[in-house]
Amino acid sequence: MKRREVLKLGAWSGLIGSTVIQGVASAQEKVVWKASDVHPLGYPTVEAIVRMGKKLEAATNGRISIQMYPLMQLGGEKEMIEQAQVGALQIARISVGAMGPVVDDLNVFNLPFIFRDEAHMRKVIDGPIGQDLLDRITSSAQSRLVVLGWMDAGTRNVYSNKPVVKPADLKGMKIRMMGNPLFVETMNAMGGNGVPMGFNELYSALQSGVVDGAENNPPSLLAQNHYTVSKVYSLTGHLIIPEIFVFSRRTWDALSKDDQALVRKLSREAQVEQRDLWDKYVAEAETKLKAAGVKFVEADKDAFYKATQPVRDKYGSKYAALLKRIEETR
Ligand code: BDP
Repeated sequence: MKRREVLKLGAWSGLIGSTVIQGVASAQEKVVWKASDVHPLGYPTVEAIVRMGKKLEAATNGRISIQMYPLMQLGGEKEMIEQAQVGALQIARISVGAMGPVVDDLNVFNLPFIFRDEAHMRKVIDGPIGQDLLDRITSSAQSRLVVLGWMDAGTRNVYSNKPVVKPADLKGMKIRMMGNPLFVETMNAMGGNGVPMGFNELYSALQSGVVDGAENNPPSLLAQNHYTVSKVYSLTGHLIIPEIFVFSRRTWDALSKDDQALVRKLSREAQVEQRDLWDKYVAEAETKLKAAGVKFVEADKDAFYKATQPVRDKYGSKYAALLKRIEETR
């Protein structure tokens, strides 16, 4: 954002000396923090931050509030990360899939079949490994982000208009993946052709046949309306990727210690609340998808696990110690 544009945003900018730092209040000036998510209002990740905003407003007597920009209004996750890094956005909720290219260690969670199941993933993020990874993002000079916490995103399965039970079923199919080479290679190893593409382009790509399918959790399939163009959901379970919500380091460093502590406290609450909202929404999404005619198909997970071994071998070797700790987490 250009400096002239920054100055126009006076309502939520604070003047500290002669420098404008967005999102920071001078004295009792009111500030409105911007938060963003690719999902619509009501989606668990969005709802958790909206609730956090209400609590923040109450705790500061209206001095700080949060304005949510849902449904990719501020762009995709790559753009959200960039905006948070320069302080044009305060809170961004992003998939670890999109953070891999920013902080390499996170790619451990982006490997196929790295968690036995969602319970295993939760154990890992709730424990010392999860905390360690969050600390690494916050302390990385390159990330320019302060991590507030984890969020759940369930299990990703392939969807298209035909059942995908075994690797051979993906032959010749173009499947959209998140923009990280690791995911493209995962899909190629699974038997298909991985196509990296922004989430914002996906609906029309599915509709027009630019891609034959994609992969995601049931809530995304429902909330993004992809189920209206992809009717078969094959339970490949190849990825269980958690998400994080981050705060702009630029805004953070100019906050008072008390405000930082308050945001930390409310973030811990948001993380717990999101998990609860998530479990309820997954059940609701599955019911709604089935009612809308989406067919859920069991897939041969073992076959996909074996097919993706080269990806774990290639990318996993440099994280060998961490992978061992993940595996040993019970
Ligand atoms: C969804 C995540 C979202 C990602 C999206 C994707 O919640 O953060 O952007 O997948 O596939 O599950 O791009």
